[in-house]
Amino acid sequence: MLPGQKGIKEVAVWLASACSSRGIAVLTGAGVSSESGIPTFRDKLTGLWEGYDPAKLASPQGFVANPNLVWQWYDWRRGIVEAASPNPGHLALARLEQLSQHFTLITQNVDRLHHRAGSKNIIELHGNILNYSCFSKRHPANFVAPGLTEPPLCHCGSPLRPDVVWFGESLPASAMPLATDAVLSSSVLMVVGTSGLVQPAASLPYIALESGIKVVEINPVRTPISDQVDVFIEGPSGGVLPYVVSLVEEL
Ligand code: BV8
Repeated sequence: MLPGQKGIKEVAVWLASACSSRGIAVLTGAGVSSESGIPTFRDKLTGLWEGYDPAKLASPQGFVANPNLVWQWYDWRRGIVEAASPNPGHLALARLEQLSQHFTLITQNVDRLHHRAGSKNIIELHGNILNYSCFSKRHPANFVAPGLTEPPLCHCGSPLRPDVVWFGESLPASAMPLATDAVLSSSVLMVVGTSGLVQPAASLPYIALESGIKVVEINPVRTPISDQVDVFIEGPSGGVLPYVVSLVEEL
């Protein structure tokens, strides 16, 4: 990403104007947390998990078929998440929210790093890996010790599972309606660090484009929407976002 890269200054003008008018919506994916040391879904699973398909592990079928393996996979991820810190990209989004009268952060991530960075108005489309509930009745569970090799049981006898949305499970009922409203009431949607392959989250940029809302994508790699967005900024969010927000603050 070069400071003079085409469109960045234009993006800053759009964002500065949006801060004092209709506001900004942001959709983030795993790429935003990769500079915090959290592997993305498209990073080949390394080490212990090589050869496993995340979409299979992150599913009710996967859990029923092999609860201990799925439990250990989430416990391993939970350890990485708890050891991680928000990176400059998370912090820049929290700063941009402070500058904007209306701001909604819609995240596909389950690592709570946006919360820890200070973002306030967050919609977690896919839940939160640090919370647990039981498989059968979703009874919430309190503290769960790290390092267990199999899921502990709920008081109702059902095994615990992480409070995330698995493939094949519906999102929380309010998530997409709130996210869609947030996008449609904004004048700029930023799409940051997502391959745009998982539905229904991946529909949000198209909803924005069809409604004439400016869409800005930040990613080191082009994605299925890159040719359709108003500006594609090629680069890591940890470098691009602080630079863009610094330009907004200068305007
Ligand atoms: C649903 C929580 C209705 C869990 C996640 C068959 C049966 C059932 C459903 C389906 C089906 N076929 C299709 C579906 C729909 C399915 C789906 O979309 N499947 C895909 C694979 C085709 N969706 C669902 O199942 C959803 N529910 O539809 O309910 C329903 C109900 C029943 C039956 C039918 C329909 C639920 C989807 C939610 C799944 N849960 N997470 C967990 O975390 O374990 S999804 C999970 O994967 C993440 O949350 C995230 O959303 C997704 C990964 O996407 P990304 O975030 O984009 O990450 P990715 O690794 O792909 O890309 C990273 C990007 O970052 C890359 O572009 C890279 O270039 C970039 N990057 C890298 N470094 C940086 C960077 N960018 C910036 N800076 C950097 N430094």
